Amino acid sequence: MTYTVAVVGATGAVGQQMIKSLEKRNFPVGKLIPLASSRSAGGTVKFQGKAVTVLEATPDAFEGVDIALFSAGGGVSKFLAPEAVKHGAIVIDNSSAFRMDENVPLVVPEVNREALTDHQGIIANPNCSTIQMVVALKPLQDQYGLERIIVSTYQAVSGAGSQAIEELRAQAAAMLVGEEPVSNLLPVGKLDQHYPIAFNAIPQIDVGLENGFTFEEMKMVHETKKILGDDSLGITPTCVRIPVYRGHSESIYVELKENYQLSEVRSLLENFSGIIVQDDIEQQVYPMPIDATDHDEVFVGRLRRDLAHPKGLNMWVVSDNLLKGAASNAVQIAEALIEDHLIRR
Ligand code: A2P
Ligand code: 11C
Repeated sequence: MTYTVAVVGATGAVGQQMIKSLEKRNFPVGKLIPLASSRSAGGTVKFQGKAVTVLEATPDAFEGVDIALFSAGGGVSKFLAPEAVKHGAIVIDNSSAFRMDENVPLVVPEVNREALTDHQGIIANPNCSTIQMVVALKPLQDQYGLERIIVSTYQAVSGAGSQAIEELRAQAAAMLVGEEPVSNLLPVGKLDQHYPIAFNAIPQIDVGLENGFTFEEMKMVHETKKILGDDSLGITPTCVRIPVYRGHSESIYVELKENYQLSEVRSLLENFSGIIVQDDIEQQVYPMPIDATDHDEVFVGRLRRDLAHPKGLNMWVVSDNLLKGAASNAVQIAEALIEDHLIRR
């Protein structure tokens, strides 16, 4: 059996990877419908060696679509996802528009696949920085319980879309020949103040909130609690943009509820689906974004006991934000829906 799959935002940084993930993972696509704004309509994207014409994303474009993968921003999702559902499609939405809606499952298949059972047409794909953290935490939650997390992120520019990738490239090229970098986008396009990301680190991702945290940081708090099903979990995030194209890195300090052996933690992580452990500081083995790029897994290393807290554990977690953090997690959700007979035509 094959499915008609629409990708909304097909020309964007994540949309392009969604199309590649469908292809790489041999998803049973009968027909691909790439959708974007009117600006890109009429252009083409490559799928299975063929050029497929991009159409404008309108409500009628979802006629006959079984599965719609959305990654064109929250505004587009809010307007078009309900339209897609009305036309009979199941939506897997990569924006933050519906993530905290109690009728919308927020899913990382290795972690909370069972939440798909109750879907009502829209399924939310979590934020990239949340996904890789919950994958690394899940085997520890199952074995020991989680008390509290302190996480600092080192996030790639591709999280902010294709224009941010270009901004880093142009700024780096300018600065290497002694020119002033031009900054129009980061940290947040719609705010007045912009800073160069080349040769810099910016401790702001998304808008600042009244509590002093940023929206990106609060997404990590709320989404992690929802996915792990634990409202009492303490989470303190600091999200930082760094001049890397692809691959988010996270330094995670976690206090467990029970005592643990480091060797057992390593083995739990090694045996968890979707995790690759790279952990040998003496041999200089640890995860890095440059190696994680183009891979679907979450890479974990620098495992070490905390020096002060007996139940404290430190780890370094890296994953490709465009793949496990977005596109491949969305395609995995679609695979799980098929396997669990949850596609209702
Ligand atoms: P377009 O290329 O036509 O602007 P990125 O996150 O890399 O910036 O990509 C954003 C994606 O969302 C692009 O594919 C972009 O299409 C798409 N997009 C932006 N605005 C709309 C819209 N109003 N309707 C449909 N797609 C949109
Ligand atoms: C970033 N995490 O790296 C953001 C991008 O809610 O899906 C993803 C935003 C989201 O900039």
